[in-house]
Amino acid sequence: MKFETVSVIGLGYIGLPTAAVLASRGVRVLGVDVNKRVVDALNKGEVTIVEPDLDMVVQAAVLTGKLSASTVPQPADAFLIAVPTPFKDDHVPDLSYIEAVSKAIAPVLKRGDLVVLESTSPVGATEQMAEWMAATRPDLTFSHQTGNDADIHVAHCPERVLPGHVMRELVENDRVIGGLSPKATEMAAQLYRTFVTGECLQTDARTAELCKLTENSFRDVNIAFANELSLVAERFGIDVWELISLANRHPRVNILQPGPGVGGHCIAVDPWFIVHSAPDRARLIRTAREVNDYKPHYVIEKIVEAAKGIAQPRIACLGLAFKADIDDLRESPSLDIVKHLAKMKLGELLVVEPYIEALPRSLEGFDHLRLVGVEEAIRSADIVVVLVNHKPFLSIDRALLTGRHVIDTRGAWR
Ligand code: SAJ
Repeated sequence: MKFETVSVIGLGYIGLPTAAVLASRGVRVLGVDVNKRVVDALNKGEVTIVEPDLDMVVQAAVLTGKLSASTVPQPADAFLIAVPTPFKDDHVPDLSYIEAVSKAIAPVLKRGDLVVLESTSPVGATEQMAEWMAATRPDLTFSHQTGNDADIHVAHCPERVLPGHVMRELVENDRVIGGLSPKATEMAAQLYRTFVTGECLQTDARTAELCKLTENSFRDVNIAFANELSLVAERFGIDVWELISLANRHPRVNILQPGPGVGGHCIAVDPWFIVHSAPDRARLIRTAREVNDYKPHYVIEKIVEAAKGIAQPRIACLGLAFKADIDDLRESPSLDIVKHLAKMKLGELLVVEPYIEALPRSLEGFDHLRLVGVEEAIRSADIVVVLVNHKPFLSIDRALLTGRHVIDTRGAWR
């Protein structure tokens, strides 16, 4: 089967790079997004997110006519769905974006098409997506109904790229591909082989779903271990970064790094999908989430403690992004900490975030809070808090820190 036209639904952090890479391999790609601003930008060859090298690839693909965008789905040989899967209150997975897309693409499906869900999803979501499409198109059969003989082949292939390294990882990482039928798996593998140099590992949809959740839970549990160690080490006046680097010299120990909490739209979210579906069994995974979610509160307590006794303290908060050297503020513990401090009116807040030009809306309207450069912030501050280890922070002149109370949540200056 040859995929001449592929439609990528959802032009965000995963969909847009995937669309661009596919188009750069000569496939005709139609990107679809409900956000007209994103669609208009893409049609002009512009990108709406910061990701190294993405702009070049997008621009070239749009210029050659291989990549274009629309707000309305159109017929294609394959559909890759990369929409958000957040959770609702009580950590219940929210599949409403997948449901909306299923209903939106169903009318343009034709016999022989492939539909691949890339969004990180709870176990069973791919089958649920197929059911939504089938309900809209009773004239077609789908993989979950008639297996290899289906008209529409449905598979899951979770994205696994690391923000900041997306363009390389999209091509080089192995992919886990699980269809609702062996034929769907094989077809999806064939599609991914057009741009993936890593291996395309074949399984079933449910295993692929749990595999992605497992990867991110593994990381969350390991970061929780590091965060817990940071609390324990502090109790004894021990430098946790030295402790970890020494322990990591053991040939079979590899501890991750503590920080102000775990952010992003993946690691802080996906483990809950496991906990929600198997609450009585996923005890360690739940506890890890709780340990990591507690860390921002702990950082706030430390700042409040440091501010005691200083009249009108000036607090420099370095970094808002959820991790180093990206502009992504989604689910960022650093942003949460700054928001909390702003509401507490603890003192003047000098916020530094080199990767954004204006404060996010959630920090607007506080008259005791300003976005400033790193040197200005440190020079004016009584308390300096490192929330993100962005490269521009690592090289600052340490003499600037003399006489200031430093709370380095990332071990950036040790
Ligand atoms: N963090 C620490 N200590 C560490 C590593 C990370 O505190 O040692 C924090 C970061 O500061 C950040 C959060 O964890 O707040 C998550 O960052 P990350 O770099 O671990 O992961 P993400 O969310 O950028 O990307 C993850 C990746 N998953 C794994 O590494 C298993 C990526 O491969 C996935 O594609 C992505 O989630 C996703 O989209 O699911």
